[in-house]
Amino acid sequence: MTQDEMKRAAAAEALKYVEDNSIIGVGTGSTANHFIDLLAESRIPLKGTVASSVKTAERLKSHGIKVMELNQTGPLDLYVDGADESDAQLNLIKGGGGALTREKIVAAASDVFVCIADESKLVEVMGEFPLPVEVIPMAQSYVAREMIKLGGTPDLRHGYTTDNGNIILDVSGLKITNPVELESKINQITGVVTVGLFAARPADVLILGTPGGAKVVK
Ligand code: ABF
Repeated sequence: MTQDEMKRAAAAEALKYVEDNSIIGVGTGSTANHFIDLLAESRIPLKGTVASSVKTAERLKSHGIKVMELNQTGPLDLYVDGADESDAQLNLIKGGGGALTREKIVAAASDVFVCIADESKLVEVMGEFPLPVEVIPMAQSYVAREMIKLGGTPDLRHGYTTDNGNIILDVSGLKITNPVELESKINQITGVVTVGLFAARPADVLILGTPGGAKVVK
């Protein structure tokens, strides 16, 4: 199986969590794209979806799937999205695609969060993938210095502005052994909008695509 086939296998397994006439959050990235395509093929009737990015909204609409604003929907029944890394407790690093703030909002508003990925995303200790942090532009240098104090090496994502008009610092060199504590510490730094650590609200289910097919990690 190729890596892409493993992503598709994970996405196919996630369809089992989609209930008829529910409202679901849909994420961004190559694995989420497989989910969108398979969701369309499945013809599961939905009340609607909430997209974690403009690209995802466009893909959903191109399949004729209804896209709604989160402020219209109330709580979401389910959120399906990919990740950049996961540990065995289903804490995640997300935001490699830059949509971490919207992704965190959708995750917070969802009853069940199903993360889909190929097996390479499961790691023992997170931090090999640089941790994305969305920052108000004026606070770039201040937040970068605070990241260094936490043991990280911040790198500005050059030429990139988030949907919210902010910058992203990608912080490498962190060994994330206590994700809940680190998420809380980074959230408290003035000028930080969102950190791409999903630990206070981790995934509820992790589905990994493996050469042997989809494997559900709980
Ligand atoms: C989003 O897409 C992000 O949080 C993460 O950065 C990325 C994962 O992409 P892929 O599925 O292409 O590996 O979910």
